[in-house]
Amino acid sequence: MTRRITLGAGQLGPISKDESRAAVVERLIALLHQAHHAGVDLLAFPELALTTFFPRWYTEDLCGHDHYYEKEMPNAATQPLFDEALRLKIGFSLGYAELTPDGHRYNTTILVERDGSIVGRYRKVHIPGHEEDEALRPFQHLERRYFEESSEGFNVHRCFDGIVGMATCNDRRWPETYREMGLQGVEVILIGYNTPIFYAPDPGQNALAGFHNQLVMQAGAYQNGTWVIGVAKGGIEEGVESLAQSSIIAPSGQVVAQAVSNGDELVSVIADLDWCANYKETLFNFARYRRPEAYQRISNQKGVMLP
Ligand code: CDV
Repeated sequence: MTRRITLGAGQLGPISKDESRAAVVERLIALLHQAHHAGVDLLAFPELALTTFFPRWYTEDLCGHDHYYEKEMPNAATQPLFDEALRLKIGFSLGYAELTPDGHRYNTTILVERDGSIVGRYRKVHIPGHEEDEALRPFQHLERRYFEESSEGFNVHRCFDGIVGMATCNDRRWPETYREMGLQGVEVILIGYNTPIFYAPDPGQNALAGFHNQLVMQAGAYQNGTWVIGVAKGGIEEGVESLAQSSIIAPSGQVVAQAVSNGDELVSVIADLDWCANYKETLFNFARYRRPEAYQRISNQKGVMLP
């Protein structure tokens, strides 16, 4: 018997600075309803899905943006989303800014099963951008000011009849992200992102934003024999245009479903988790063909440090 589940990407359009959590949660619930009609079992929402992308603004006092963080999850504002997902028996992942009781700030995603239980939490590892205001930029990308990098790494979770992992935005550009989870047998990776199309350090890359988005996720899926859901908060938010192009990618590396707009949109596909084995047991049979000792030996000879 094949393990078929229906995967969904709940793409969001822009969230304005003054949009309330309640209004955003209503939008997420509208996507849940569409997902229900499409028979979705697991719906991925974007990175920082409850608020505008606040790291684009500098505040001298670190606490200046504290109202954008969640101190518990679920909380009063998000409870209706949890309740509706449970009622519809849809599992989901949700990205948000987390402020822990002891004052740590993380760019976090949680994974919720169809019975409403939280089965996984991921805190972003690769934090892009900068720490201080850079006046020459048309807008800031201060993730490194507002988030700590996590040392919890990339873990996988046995749920949804398979093995599921999470990553966040910039993580998707690093092969280690997929490989860390690939080595744990991952079958579905959920990746939320906010990717401004204007890249201040090298605007020459702007025209390639969509290409690079696909390149990294398709390679990560294929080289690890896993499904990948990439889900955007896209469109023009507070004057900044971000990439949409939410996609569901098969273990073959093929994009099998993709958003056609840069607003709120559901993308879904019926996924056979057993398709992962076609790759994990052939070309990418790690136990048989992967050679970490050889990479280490050659690196040692050349004096290159490997992690
Ligand atoms: N939110 C992100 O991590 N965005 C980065 C941008 C800054 C390049 C990304 O990799 O898409």
